[in-house]
Amino acid sequence: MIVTSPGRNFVTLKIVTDEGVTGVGDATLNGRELAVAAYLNEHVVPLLIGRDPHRIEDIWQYLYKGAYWRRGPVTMTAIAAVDTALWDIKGKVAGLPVYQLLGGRSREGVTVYGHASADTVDGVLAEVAKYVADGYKAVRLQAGIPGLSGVYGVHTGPGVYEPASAAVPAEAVWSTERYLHHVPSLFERVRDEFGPTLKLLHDAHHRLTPIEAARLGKSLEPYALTWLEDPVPAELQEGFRLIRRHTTTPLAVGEVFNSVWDCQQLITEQLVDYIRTTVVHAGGISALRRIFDLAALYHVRSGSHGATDLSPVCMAAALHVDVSIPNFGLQEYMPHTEETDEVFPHGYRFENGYLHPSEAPGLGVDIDEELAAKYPYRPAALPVNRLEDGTLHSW
Ligand code: EZ4
Ligand code: CO
Repeated sequence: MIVTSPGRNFVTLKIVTDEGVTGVGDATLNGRELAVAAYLNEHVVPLLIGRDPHRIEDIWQYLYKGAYWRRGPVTMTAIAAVDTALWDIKGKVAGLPVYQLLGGRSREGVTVYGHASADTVDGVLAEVAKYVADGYKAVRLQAGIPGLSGVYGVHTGPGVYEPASAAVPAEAVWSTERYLHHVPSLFERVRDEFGPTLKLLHDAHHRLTPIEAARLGKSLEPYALTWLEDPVPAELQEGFRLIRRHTTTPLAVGEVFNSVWDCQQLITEQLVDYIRTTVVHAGGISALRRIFDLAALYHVRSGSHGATDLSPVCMAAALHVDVSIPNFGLQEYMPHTEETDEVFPHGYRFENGYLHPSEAPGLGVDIDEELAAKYPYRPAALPVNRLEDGTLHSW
């Protein structure tokens, strides 16, 4: 178990077999890192000693059913770390990159989307131009809202966007009225300037009610989004029926989900178009593949979360899944800081709008433990959000 903070906090599980083969798995849960570290140290690692590392499915079931207390982000992130590390080991023993064990390539590269954000619409336009020049085929747009400061997803200065800051959460102020009024003008400008083929996305970050989301979806229809993400908090899966009845804007959801049960109704009722669960938070490569297989039956494609709080170990694992499944949609990609990349040497690479998994046996990613030790853990929580009258709202 390695906890390190090269620019931000990461938890990494490293498994070493009795034959000396090592595997790594991401166990990072942003703002709740040490809960997963303790879960692994106290309740999982002791159970792994002496077990056959090749029995990935059996170990997964053992940790899932064996805990009695099923699901939840802490448990599922811990299971994900074990599962990911075991796939890494299996690949290394087989001498194959993990995507070959998952059935081989279904595409030449993994289409990713970048994050264009700025306080002003002009600023976002300039950002989009940079992404297009770098070859990106898809861009997520987030802009500052007149009258609000510290809006989700908007860079506050140069460098990597990072919402987790102090040990005690920062507080932002939110107004749905101001937001709904402003967002369509952003998309109108970008569509006008960049034409019809660039894929455009937007993240509402769980802030709306179904009827508000329906209105936003409708108002964005002229700009043909690839997806509107997390329009509402998704505990109430049937709430998406209402959004769906009113708009043809495609919907994406799932970055906070931790099992197939969180998305079952959304998928089987065809209430969403993209499912955004990840390797690290949804139980690992084995569990993610099951979710995507279910999704494929219902015309739902993958769109895995890939913000910087998911470590390069998660990104490496995600790319093996992305390149192999038949119903891949898009992969989120926010490059990590240089310090992070140095602590996690990896073989995946970006080229002309696509990411390519490493061809090395296993996942093709490692952790430099000596370097990791130079970056001690620093408590950092995600912000909270309040309405203008002080009411606590989803962030
Ligand atoms: O706010 O990963 O689509 N991406 C996102 C992220 C989340 C962070 C929370 O840790 O919504 O930026
Ligand atoms: Co999101």
